[in-house]
Amino acid sequence: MPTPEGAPLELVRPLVQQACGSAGGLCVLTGAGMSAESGIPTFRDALTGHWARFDPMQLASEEGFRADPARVWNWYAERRNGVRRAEPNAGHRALGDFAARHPGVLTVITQNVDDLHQRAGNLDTLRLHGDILQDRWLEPCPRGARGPACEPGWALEGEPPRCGECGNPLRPGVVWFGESLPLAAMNAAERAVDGCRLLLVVGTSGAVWPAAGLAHRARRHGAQVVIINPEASEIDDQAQYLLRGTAAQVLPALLDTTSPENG
Ligand code: BJW
Repeated sequence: MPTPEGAPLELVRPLVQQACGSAGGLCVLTGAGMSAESGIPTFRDALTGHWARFDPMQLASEEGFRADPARVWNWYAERRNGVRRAEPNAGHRALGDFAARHPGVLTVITQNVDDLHQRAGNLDTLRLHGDILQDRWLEPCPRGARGPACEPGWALEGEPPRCGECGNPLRPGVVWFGESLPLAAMNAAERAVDGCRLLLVVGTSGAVWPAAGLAHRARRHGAQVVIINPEASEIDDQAQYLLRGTAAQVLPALLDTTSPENG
């Protein structure tokens, strides 16, 4: 059972030290709360989250896109601008610095569609829900069956932009509800949690599957699971320790094993 009111950091630091001793010893699964302190809204925050104002199925499903492509395109365009303006926070930087100090130890798995982990130095981050800064065709390009497919970069301007040849609209390169996750990233994430000693779950409500199942999977395979979140999540019962703080507060304090106070 997890400690109910939040464990002290000192109980978790030795687990990080142990995980440092083996290749692939540490996995970190992140969600929207990881980027909240960079100014990117979460989905399920009651006041500021996207889903407090919008119906997820109208904006984050193929059905919603087909019903009103301009509305969905423009919503994503606004979010893309927010991502481009954002900077990695102290939590992202702590993970980037840790990976540089301990090569081969850390795997970062994210549900986030921003690029803040990559910009903080975790270039191999496994992206389960895609990349908001990429475009792809809504339908498979019909030319692709016979020869080179049309490039998304050739699309004619519009909301959404469309292929000049066949009218195929562009859509954001993210994973919507009901869509499969990228197989290679999901397989790599499962292998990583199966083999790690410690999984840190940072800033996710644990409401969305199959990503949430990675915490259960790590636990089943014998890893320690630690959740870092200022609020309760739907997967708290999977954690040995709950650290009640924000990503930018807790990760630097937990992972900066070089500072004198941490030994
Ligand atoms: C802080 C903080 C700070 C705040 N520091 N923390 C099994 C059971 C039930 C349902 C399903 C199931 N398997 C599949 C499903 C269906 C569905 C699903 O999970 N539905 C649930 C809602 C019930 N899953 C899918 O459809 C997935 N596909 C799939 O399973 O394919 C196979 C299949 C096909 C056909 C039929 C059935 C199955 C795809 C899921 C795609 C999710 N897409 C989105 C949008 C991405 C694009 C975009 O960005 O627009 O991904 S939804 C949204 O939720 C986004 C996120 O990545 C995802 C998770 O949210 P996250 O990151 O946890 O954010 P929040 O807001 O929920 O939580 C933030 C947390 O941070 C909170 O806890 C705060 O307290 C905390 N926080 N500030 C640390 N500073």
